[in-house]
Amino acid sequence: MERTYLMIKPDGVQRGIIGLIIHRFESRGLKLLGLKMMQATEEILAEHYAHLKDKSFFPSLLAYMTSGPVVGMVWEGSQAVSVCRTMLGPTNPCTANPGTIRGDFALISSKNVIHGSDSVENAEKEIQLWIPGKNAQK
Ligand code: IDP
Ligand code: MG
Repeated sequence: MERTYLMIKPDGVQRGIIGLIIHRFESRGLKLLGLKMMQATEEILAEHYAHLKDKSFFPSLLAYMTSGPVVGMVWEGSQAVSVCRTMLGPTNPCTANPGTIRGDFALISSKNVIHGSDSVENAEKEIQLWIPGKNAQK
């Protein structure tokens, strides 16, 4: 069993598709271990997106991610990290297949609806960063 950190971004929350997104992961057979709606701060985003801090789009990424609440979630299942990344689709929704979340609900990278951890190691770091209490379950 593996855990991953998924986060519905402000555009997903504003468009009212939280339930649709959660339904996909539940239908797939993953287990929702925790969920938290919150306002992301620039401090937490600077850590979460540290690998992008030198990119030209970083300031607009911060503005987007703080434009409204996000929904952070911990999901568990067999190969949860890679299974969820496949269900999300690639970063650029233009290249995402229909049937993926980004392929069905998004069109541009700067508003791509959902985040998903890219490795088991990063998943544990992100869970600790966003929903600290969830570590106690491990
Ligand atoms: P990921 O979310 O698919 O893992 P990352 O490369 O980790 O992709 O980038 C994190 C987030 O930064 C993306 O989901 C997207 O919101 C934003 N982003 C990445 N590349 C671009 C870009 O070229 N333009 C605008 N935003 C981008
Ligand atoms: Mg990433």
